[in-house]
Amino acid sequence: MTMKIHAITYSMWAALLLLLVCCGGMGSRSAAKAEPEVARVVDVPEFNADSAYAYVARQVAFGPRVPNSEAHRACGDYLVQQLKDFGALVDEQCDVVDAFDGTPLQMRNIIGSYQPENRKRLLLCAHWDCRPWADNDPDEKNYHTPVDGANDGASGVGVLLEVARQIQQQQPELGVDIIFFDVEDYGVPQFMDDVYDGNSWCLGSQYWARTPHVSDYNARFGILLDMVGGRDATFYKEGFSEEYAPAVLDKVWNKAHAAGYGKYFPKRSGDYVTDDHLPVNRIARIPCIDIIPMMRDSERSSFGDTWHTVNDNMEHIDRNTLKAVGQTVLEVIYNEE
Ligand code: AHN
Ligand code: ZN
Repeated sequence: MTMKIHAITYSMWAALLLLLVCCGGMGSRSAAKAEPEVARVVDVPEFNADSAYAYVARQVAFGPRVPNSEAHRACGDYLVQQLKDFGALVDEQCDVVDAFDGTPLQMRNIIGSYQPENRKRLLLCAHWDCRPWADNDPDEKNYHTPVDGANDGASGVGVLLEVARQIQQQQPELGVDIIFFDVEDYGVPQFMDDVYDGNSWCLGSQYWARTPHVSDYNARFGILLDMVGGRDATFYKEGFSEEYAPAVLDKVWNKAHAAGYGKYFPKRSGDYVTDDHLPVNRIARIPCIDIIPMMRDSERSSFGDTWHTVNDNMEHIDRNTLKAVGQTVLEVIYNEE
């Protein structure tokens, strides 16, 4: 009995559906002339913050990834392998660069590319090296201790590894290049502030911007992630990003607000920061923004209390911040066409 009722109901629904489809088809055809095209509906993947957190912890477990150290070499191998496992075409730029004090540093920029043949591209980047000195530590005895770089280094890379994992599962419209820049954080230490500072930071990105991994490289825009794992981080609009890539900033901040992460992304101007996005903007001439925290009431540094201290460790990494930044990046890249 119930079977019969179901059968009747189903056929009735089918008939009704057929009617609706036909009418809808006619209706939309006549309406198409008058109304603007409907926005493309995109399926944006869910960023997994636990996964990103695990990639941060994995890097930190190698020890401080200071250039010329064993931890640096081993972590570099891990990053290359991870990008390959996530289906990227991996390129490396290995060379020796000179630090401000003449120390030769084994530099290794690591690039993972998706859809390398696609001419429409996006650039996502973060530095993966660690600072050799905790020169902003409250205790002077720690000045010569290298930092764990859980936030300063590993967080941006961890978020981008999770983005890579998502891209492998579902390709966006554009090709994507993920670049892990090396030797960002070997800038003149505060205890040597008599030394000329100028270009002592960002040596890996300077190298890449002068000699990209493919000739005539171009991308529609770039997003740099730096220190994106701190608790209650606030990402104000960084000064050089506003100067070189204001439209990119607006796009990213709007997506963050639409996705519910507005409290992390105040629509207000922040400081100017010398970071890896500068060579990308000035030398490679690709508009690139920097997502970097500015903490109004932090006492030790505007980048947060743990910046360049021995406390930049896993204890101070917050999955919620990784999620806010990672989901925002996914919203941006999957909405490009
Ligand atoms: C300066 O302090 C000049 N720039 C900050 C860039 C940086 C250091 N990002 C991470 N560590
Ligand atoms: Zn640093």
